Amino acid sequence: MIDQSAIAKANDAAEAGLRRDYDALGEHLHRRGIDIGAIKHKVAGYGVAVPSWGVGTGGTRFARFPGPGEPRNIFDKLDDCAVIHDLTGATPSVSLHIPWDKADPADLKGKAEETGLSFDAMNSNTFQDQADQPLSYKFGSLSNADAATRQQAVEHNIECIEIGRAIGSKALTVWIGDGSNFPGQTNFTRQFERYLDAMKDVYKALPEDWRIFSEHKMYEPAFYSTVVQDWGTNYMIAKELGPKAFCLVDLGHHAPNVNIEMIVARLVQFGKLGGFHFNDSKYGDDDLDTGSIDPYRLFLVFNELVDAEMRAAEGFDPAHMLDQSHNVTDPIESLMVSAMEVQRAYASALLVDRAKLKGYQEENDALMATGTLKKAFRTDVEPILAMARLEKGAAIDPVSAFRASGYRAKVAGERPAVSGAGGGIV
Ligand code: LRH
Ligand code: MN
Ligand code: MN
Repeated sequence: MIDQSAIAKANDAAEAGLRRDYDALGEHLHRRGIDIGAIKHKVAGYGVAVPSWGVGTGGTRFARFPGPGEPRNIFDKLDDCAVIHDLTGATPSVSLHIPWDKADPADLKGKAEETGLSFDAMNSNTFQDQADQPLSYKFGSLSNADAATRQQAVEHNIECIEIGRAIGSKALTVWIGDGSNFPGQTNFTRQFERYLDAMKDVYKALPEDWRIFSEHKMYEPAFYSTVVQDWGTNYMIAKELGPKAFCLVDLGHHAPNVNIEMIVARLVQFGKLGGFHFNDSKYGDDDLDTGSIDPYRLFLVFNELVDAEMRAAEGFDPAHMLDQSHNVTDPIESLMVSAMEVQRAYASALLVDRAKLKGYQEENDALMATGTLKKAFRTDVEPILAMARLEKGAAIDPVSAFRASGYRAKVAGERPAVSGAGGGIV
């Protein structure tokens, strides 16, 4: 999608400086007993999936301000995803959302082959009504009081599995908006029972080598109670369903200041961490760019993941996906920067001196223990990430290379302009 010679030209200009920075960092890390080549190797092997819905401009419930060259359909979206991977070398897969991305599976597969991408978890959507849908989800989907509506939601999830199966996906993520807006509107227990029964029917349709991820979220669109509201309920769901069921942690789906890294540790410890939706937030499910608000929290999540990786925790294999909404930036640029932020958190967490940390923890030396984490977090790992990109033929500086490529202007010429006028609810 991006002219390789343009990437090579931009890289030529930056390579000598990068090599000096990389060597200096390598020498510094060597003094700390760390082999920079080993870290680079791990970073180069790391990938995070792009959400298909992230490459179009998002919006709020008030308005949407589309940019030039908005993707018209899933095939345009896959082109944009390919650009992100060409330039960062960090996003080899895409997570689809059905029915938003519904298309002939053979065509989806063909496009993936053409662009060199693969498909991560499928996402079902029973939080909206579709034009051709007989029964409404206004009062819930998998937990609806009406059996026929629950059945319709189950069948939709099974259809997502079927599409996913045809295109090489291996997981289904289920997030529902079900809940209530008023005390007394629903019976918490009966509603959750209905949800579990419906999810058991979806679970039964999972192929042998598939996993199902349930995604919790504290509130929104239901504002009084939500059926799958937190990691505790989520853990119960995964336990009830069986060994192919896991919990998905979207970083934006918790109350402010909740200790997400500890939730991650708990789910790892009990073998139920299924995956992530990475993003950042200040107040609620803001879907801001990963690492843009609190990069230390992202690092602390990765500190738990690396800890689990190092001790080869049983059944530990979380899916890594972004889930963001871009309102004021070019979505391709935001997704590239976000993928690199996730990679950065991983690289930084790999620098933690775990033997020393363990010693400080056992001696109850809180100051030195926390300083051990800070030391890793404060080390600028950018040369490692950039060198991994250079060696893959990706861009040392993906955003500049993207801007220089003229891709956005090119697709703006091919894709009709979209108006945001009249959108929203105000
Ligand atoms: C819900 C959510 C979930 C959806 C996506 C569009 O807030 O995080 O993952 O599928 O947003
Ligand atoms: Mn999500
Ligand atoms: Mn969300």
